Amino acid sequence: MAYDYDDQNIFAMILRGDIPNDTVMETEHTLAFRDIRPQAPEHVLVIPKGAYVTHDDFALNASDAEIVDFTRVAGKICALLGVQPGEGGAGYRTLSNAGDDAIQEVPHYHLHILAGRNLGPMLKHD
Ligand code: DGP
Repeated sequence: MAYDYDDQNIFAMILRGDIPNDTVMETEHTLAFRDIRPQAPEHVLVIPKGAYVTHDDFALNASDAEIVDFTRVAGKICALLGVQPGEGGAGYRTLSNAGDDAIQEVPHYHLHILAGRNLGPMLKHD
């Protein structure tokens, strides 16, 4: 089943310039900005400018140019934040929530980049 894209979601509004954001980096296909409810000292969201809902939607349906651009921006954000382990940084976590089980709040694909403290185990178990 293909995804229906809700163009009234909050990130679509950010992309249209209807609401402000704290931009960290912008390219032809990608926007990176600070999360409004940061869960770590550094918490950046990377989003494609195209209308994709989840990681699988983006990975399967976006153009090569969009995917390369998005991936490079995510890497450049890590460099900008100075968190690359291979460059002496303390590390970071990337994650993307998709759908109900992952409690995706905003139905526009986004990659969280979290850093700046020990982030603990990947998942909390009940
Ligand atoms: P997720 O659960 O993965 O869909 O996370 C959505 C994230 O988006 C959450 O960490 C809070 C953030 N967020 C929600 N609304 C806004 C907004 O208006 N501006 C910014 N910068 N971030 C937002």
